[in-house]
Amino acid sequence: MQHNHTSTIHLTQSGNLPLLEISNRHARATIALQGAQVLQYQRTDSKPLIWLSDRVEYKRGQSLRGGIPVCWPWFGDLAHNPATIQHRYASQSAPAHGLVRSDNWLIEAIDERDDSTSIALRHPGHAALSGIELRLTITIGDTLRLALHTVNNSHAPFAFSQALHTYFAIGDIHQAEVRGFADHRYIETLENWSEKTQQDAIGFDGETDRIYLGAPEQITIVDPLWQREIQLRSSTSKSAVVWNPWIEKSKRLSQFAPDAWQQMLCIETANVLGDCIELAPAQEWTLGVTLSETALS
Ligand code: TA6
Repeated sequence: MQHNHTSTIHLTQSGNLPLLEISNRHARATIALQGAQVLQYQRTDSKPLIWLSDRVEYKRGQSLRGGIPVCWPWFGDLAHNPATIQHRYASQSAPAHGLVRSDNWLIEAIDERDDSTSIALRHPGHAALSGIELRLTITIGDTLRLALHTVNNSHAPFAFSQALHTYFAIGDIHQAEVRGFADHRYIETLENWSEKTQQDAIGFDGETDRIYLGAPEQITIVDPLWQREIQLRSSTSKSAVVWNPWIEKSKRLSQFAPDAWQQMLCIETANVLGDCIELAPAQEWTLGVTLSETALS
């Protein structure tokens, strides 16, 4: 579709979903316009950073398993979101993770630079969100940057929760650990949403589904088998969700092979629960994250 000395951008289709395929000298990526969902990102010198199910179904109206689903204007089950958010949507269907991941977003801008390619996508709007603008800018270079931008152009306060629900590709969950959360409080959703404190690095030996409050600005996934560390950096995400379905939940997940849990891990960059955002009229908020990787020294 477009070409210069460093990048190509093609509009393709899989199933009945339009996809953007981006390639430049640093990396290649695939973005589904449905849900503005990054599906793949891989640096030219490395393994895939983002995990995508090998059973993914490219169907209109349903989220694809893997990549970076955009959860907005609520996270998970609406009933677990703050009352200010629940009340606004009480009279309509409330799919898991909000209203925008099965809509086709619009390409608003493409910016090709020497060291990166940026794609700005805009949500087309929704009857329940009059006056609210939502954009996602995805920047593909030797890092992957996402910026989810909400503008309140309405005449009333607008409260929302949000998450960039990133599925990471890892060599073996049994060996992996996540650093950065020592001494942080978290909600253990698998034990009646009880509150606990993280002692050291997070290791994995069973289903894990935790909401960390007061997320650090840098989170590191250590992946010994693939000899790499993955870094997540964000100054605007004050919550983080750590999720691996393990054996039993994997059997109940759509588009998910029974053993896929061994090579994926979700670390979600979020503003949820008490960290939800409330914008006064004319206010705006950007949830940004930069994903990068380094070889294990
Ligand atoms: O973020 C963790 C979580 O809420 C899990 O409980 C699981 O439901 C996951 O999201 C996937 O949700 P989805 O609706 O994409 O299948």
